[in-house]
Amino acid sequence: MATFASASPSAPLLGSYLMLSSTLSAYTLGGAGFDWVLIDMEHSPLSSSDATALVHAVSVASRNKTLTFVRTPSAGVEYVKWALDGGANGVVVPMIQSREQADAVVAHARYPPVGQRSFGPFYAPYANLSGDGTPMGYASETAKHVSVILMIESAAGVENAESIMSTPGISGIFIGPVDLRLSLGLSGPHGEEEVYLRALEKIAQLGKRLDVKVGIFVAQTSVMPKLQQLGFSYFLVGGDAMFLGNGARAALTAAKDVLKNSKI
Ligand code: 3PY
Ligand code: MG
Repeated sequence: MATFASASPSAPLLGSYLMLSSTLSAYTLGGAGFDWVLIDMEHSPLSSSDATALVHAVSVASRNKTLTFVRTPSAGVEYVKWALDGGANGVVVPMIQSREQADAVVAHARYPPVGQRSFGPFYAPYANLSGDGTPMGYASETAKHVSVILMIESAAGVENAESIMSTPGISGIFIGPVDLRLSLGLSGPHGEEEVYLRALEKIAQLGKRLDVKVGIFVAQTSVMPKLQQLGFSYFLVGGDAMFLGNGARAALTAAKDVLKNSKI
């Protein structure tokens, strides 16, 4: 199994997202060999029941080789609790802008003494094919390895990055480039503007100094080498709805090309 701790710029973890409420999509991406899958409750109307089923489907299809991270719609305790009690290997919490928000996420996600996560992981053991199958076994063993990933995707988040990234109990930072760029007065998912590059450099340097993994969504994979050089160690490269659209267009184009060249 890929571990989040193993992510490094020279061996980055590659992930894809799930937005469709389809266990077949989850089995398919779970079987495709990604290091991690992001189950996106933030920008698709997946319920916590959907997310739990998708976590289990990816875990089974990948034989626990693909890490399951649920992106919650907000930092609310209920979302963090349902995601982790469903057996996700981690949570990705959007739009963190202050140390107080970061502390609250860790409190929701980690059992005492680090945090205040409440006991009740009754679905979680079924996502771990090699655990002892009990909620207690999950809480005493598997839960220790849960990843707590905070999204920095605003000018305020960049401004407060050092205190956010110094929060005990976090595992990684994930940059939402589109929201970050919007907040900086820019558009699109990528660009070379100085204010944007300075923000990425700041987060990457803090990641190295504070030993926090730093990752980002990439709308085009050609930007990855430059980001690796900065210190980024995990990337989100696409997802189910996008793959379906790309595959559908490619199949249609290929079929039309064959017909165009057909002599009949
Ligand atoms: C963003 O670009 O804002 C994202 O959240 C990508 O996942
Ligand atoms: Mg975003």
